[in-house]
Amino acid sequence: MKKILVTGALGQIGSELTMGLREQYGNANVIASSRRTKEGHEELMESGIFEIVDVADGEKLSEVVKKHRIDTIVHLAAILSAVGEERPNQAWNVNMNGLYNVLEIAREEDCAVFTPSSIAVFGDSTPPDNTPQDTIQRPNTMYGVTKVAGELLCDYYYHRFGVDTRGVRFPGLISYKTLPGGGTTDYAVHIYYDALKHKRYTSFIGKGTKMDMMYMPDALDAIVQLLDADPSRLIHRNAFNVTAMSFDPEEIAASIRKKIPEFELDYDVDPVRQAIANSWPNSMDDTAAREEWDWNPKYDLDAMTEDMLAKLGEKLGL
Ligand code: NAD
Ligand code: AKB
Repeated sequence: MKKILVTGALGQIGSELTMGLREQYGNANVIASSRRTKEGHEELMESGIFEIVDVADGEKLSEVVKKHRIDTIVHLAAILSAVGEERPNQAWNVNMNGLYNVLEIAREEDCAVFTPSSIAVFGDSTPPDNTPQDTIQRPNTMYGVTKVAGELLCDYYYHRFGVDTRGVRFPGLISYKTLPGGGTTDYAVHIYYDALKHKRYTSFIGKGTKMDMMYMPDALDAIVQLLDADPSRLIHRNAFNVTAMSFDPEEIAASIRKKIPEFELDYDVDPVRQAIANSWPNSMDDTAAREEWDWNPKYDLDAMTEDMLAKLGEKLGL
């Protein structure tokens, strides 16, 4: 039985993953942590142990790992792309020093580490269509720089110290339980909220801008599957391209109109997030994940829209 520490547990992924892991491994075996408590997450904070851990504080992290005899760290605490451009020094500190602290304690205490990378590792010089697993990674955001460096650091700890590090390059994740934390792909979540509340949405990402996306249940499956994957099959480790769909704002709007025919979309493009989106792939090739650990997402755009509108509508009482 694993004994897991989740960092950044109250974020978009962590808030759902922690509860899923508690179901699978038992409440006592999944320790949630974040740098502070957050209203609306009482169930998560009370259904098992919750620790306040700022990942930039290596001593506190080490104390918590030792206290709970952790053997697996799922490291989710990070600053995402849009916030990272507003506060690049914070993004560097949290994303790099946080990861370094996690890897150091994992080396000392013999823990496995899963940490997500992102489509943000790619940049303008990367082939944008069917982006290969192994290709040019020259991002032009601080977030992307930290994600590329993070992939390299995780591989370094695997090869140099034998730390079992694994990761995926997540695309934009769409979910209804917890709002996204300040990224470029967030428009694809906000659009569903506004479709239900106002029957219209003003997109900060421009017409024709395609990006890879995935519905949260598939993202959670990816994490659990890769954590459990047979290491002898893994040629890659940090990190695997994974995707479930690729669309632009018009295509997600068309999918929403199948359920809400009067839905209207217009644009007020944010140049900062648009430039980031332009530098990311239109669609990635995730063959390596499919071959090495049987990655196989369940939700396409319409299946996601149907579920998202139903579940979000229920949550919002609409
Ligand atoms: P999020 O922003 O929703 O959650 C991150 C959490 O980390 C937040 O609750 C935040 O309070 C916490 N945090 C920030 N600084 C911290 C610190 N110093 N110490 C402890 N906690 C801190 O992010 P998310 O979407 O859940 O992302 C989790 C991971 O997945 C990140 O590494 C992110 O880069 C990656 N990822 C996410 C997406 C996505 O679309 N959500 C896509 C690609 C990759
Ligand atoms: C972001 O937009 O910053 C994230 C990501 C794709 O890494 N959703």
